[in-house]
Amino acid sequence: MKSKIFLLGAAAMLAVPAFAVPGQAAAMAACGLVNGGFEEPGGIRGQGYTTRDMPGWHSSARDGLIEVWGPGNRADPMNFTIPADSGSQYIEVNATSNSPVYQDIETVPGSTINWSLAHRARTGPYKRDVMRVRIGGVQQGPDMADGSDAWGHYKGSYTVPAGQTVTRLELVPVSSGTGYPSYGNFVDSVEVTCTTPAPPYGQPAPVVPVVPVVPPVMPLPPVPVVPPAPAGPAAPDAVLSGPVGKPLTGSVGTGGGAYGGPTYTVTDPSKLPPGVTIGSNGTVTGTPTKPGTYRVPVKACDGGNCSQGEAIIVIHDCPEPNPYATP
Ligand SMILES: [Ca+2]
Repeated sequence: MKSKIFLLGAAAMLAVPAFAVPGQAAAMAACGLVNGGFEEPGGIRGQGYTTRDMPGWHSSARDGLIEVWGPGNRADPMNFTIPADSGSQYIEVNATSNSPVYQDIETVPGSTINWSLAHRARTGPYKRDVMRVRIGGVQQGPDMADGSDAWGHYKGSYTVPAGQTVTRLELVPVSSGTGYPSYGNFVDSVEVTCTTPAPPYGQPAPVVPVVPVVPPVMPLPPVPVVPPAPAGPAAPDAVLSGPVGKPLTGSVGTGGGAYGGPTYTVTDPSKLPPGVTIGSNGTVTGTPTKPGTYRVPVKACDGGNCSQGEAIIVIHDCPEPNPYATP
C-alpha cells in the first residue's frame, strides 16, 4: 500500500507544472487516508478487540470504541473464520452500537475523491448486513448489502466543494442481519485517491499534498528467527451480546497463553449482567435477566503472568430474531 502512495505522489509532482496548459491531463495525488486496511495496531488475533486509539479512524459511538478482528476469529453466533479482504485485520463497524466510524481527510477544493472498500456481513449468507458510505455529509451511491459468504467490493467518487479543505469519510451502519446493534458490517481495504482538476490557463496550479518519495532500500540479509520469550496471555478485550431471557454463549478468551491456556477471573463480579457468569476458561454462560451495557473487568493469568482486560457484554431488550425467517 505504501509503495502505491509513493507512486501517486511522484505522479502528482511530475504532472503538475507551475503553470498548466489547457487540456492537460488531471493530476493524481494521494490525499492522506491512513490505515485503510485497519492493520494498525497490529498483532490482533480473534474477535472482539476494541480500541479508541486506532491510527486515522474514530468512532461516533458514545464509548468511542472501534472493534478490530484478526486471524482465528470464530465469534458467536457464526462458527467459522472470516479472513481479511487484505492484510490480516479488519473492523466490525457495529462495535457496541449502530454508530458510524469515520476518518477526516485533508482535501483540495475542486478535486475528486475516488474511494473503494470491501464490505461483508457477520451472519448469513442470507441475512445481510447493510451499510452506506457518506462523504462530506453526502451519501455515496445505494446502500451496500452483503452476506457473510464473501467480501463485496464497492467504489465511487465525490467532488470536494469550494472551500472544503477537510472532508469526512464515514462508514455508516444501517442494519445488522442478526438484528443486534453490536453485530455486523465488516469493512476492510478502504482506499482513497484524489484527482485535482487542471487550473485555468495562466493560473498557478493548486497546492497538491505531496508524499515524499523515498528511494528504494537495498534488501537486508535475512535475520535469523529467534523464538519469542514466554509472555503473559492476551488481556480479555471482547464484546459479546444477546437478548434478555435467552442463554448467552461465547468466550472472552483470545488464546495466546504460553503455558497451555490462560485462566480468567472476573475481578469485580458485581459488574456482571445479572444471570451471567464467566468461567475460569473464559466461557460465558447463563441467561441474562436485565438489559444494559456491562463493562466487566477480567484478569487473564498464565504461568504466573497476568494481564487485566475488560469484557463488554451488551444485553438487548429485543426478542431474538427468528432463525427460520424468510431471507
Ligand atoms: Ca485489512
